[in-house]
Amino acid sequence: MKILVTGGAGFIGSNFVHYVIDHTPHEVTVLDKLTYAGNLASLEGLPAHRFRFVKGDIQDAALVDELFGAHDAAVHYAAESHNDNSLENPRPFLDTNIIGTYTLLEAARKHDMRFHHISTDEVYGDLELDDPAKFTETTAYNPSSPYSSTKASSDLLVRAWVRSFGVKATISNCSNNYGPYQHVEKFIPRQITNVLRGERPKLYGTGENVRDWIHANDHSSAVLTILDKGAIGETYLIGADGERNNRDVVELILTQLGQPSDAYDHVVDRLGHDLRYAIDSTRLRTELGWKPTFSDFEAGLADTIAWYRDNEAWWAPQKDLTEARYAAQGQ
Ligand code: NAD
Ligand code: TDX
Repeated sequence: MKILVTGGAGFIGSNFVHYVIDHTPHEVTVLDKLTYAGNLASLEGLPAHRFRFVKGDIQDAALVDELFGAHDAAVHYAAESHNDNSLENPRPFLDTNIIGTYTLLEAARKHDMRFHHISTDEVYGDLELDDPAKFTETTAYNPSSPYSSTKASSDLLVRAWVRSFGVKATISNCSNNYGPYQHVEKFIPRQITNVLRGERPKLYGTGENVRDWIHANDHSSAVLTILDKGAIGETYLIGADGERNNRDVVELILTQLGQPSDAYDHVVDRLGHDLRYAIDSTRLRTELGWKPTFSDFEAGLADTIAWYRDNEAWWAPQKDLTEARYAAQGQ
């Protein structure tokens, strides 16, 4: 199969490309605009006969049309992905996440192409800290941030194009990913690289907010499973039962790096900060037979810390600019 991967130079997309090349015979083309979040260094070492990179915008209808005509399936990761940025400047989120997805759906419709849309659990809003409930495929949409509302919009576009035009699409909504190649603006890499540089981790608010962590490789295996066996028009939630509050994660990072576990600062909280995310992935596990392989978060985190320690050349160029942006916001 020839798979087109949008956003393949970003964090999860690049992990998916490596996963596909390592675990399948498929060929992969990446379409990526190389925004501040895209990094060609994340795609180094891939075999030239099975991998191609195209620089471009998913809103470029002519380019998208040409690429869709030459592939068997598209997996759509490209997005503006960071909540904090969406609070500062929402416009690029509307352009890429909504108009970009619309542009791809029109091409999928024209070429009758298999399309998998990557989305997030944030479309469901948040859960109370003491609520035993988790998100399921039938939870009502209730997004909180400009980012998550544009992702919710894109999901609804996909559903409409399935129903109205018969587009052969599936959707997955995944919980928080961690692993190599994640931009230093995001929580786990920011704190790891702070400690590696002798700076203190920065916890928003009380640090009691809970995220449900999954290794990017497990996200990739789930997406391949859905591409292979998923029912057209359906949504699957992806998660690995990895709930942790932010304070625990910071303390783990400090401990694993040999620092006192309280050597962090509390900083100003995120506007509208979602309290808790938690995924019930029963459907994916029972209907499609998927299960995660990284069941031990502490071991996965140790691998991730080792990757950032060994790959400073990958993240150092982005670190100062990212921290300057946070400092301007008091974070
Ligand atoms: P990222 O910000 O690391 O990467 C996004 C990539 O998309 C970058 O390479 C960027 O250059 C590219 N891109 C942005 N705008 C583009 C455009 N207009 N045209 C072409 N390429 C463009 O994001 P990520 O964390 O890897 O997230 C990937 C996808 O997974 C997103 O759709 C996100 O909503 C979803 N998701 C992320 C998480 C998470 O924990 N990070 C969890 C669930 C779902
Ligand atoms: O410095 C920080 N300190 C801090 O306490 C940063 C950057 C974050 N946080 C908190 C905010 C969140 O509660 O850590 C948690 C995780 O923050 P992010 O890494 O920004 O992730 P989140 O907002 O949860 O969204 C992520 O998961 C869902 C991805 O960025 C989204 O793309 C995905 O949809």
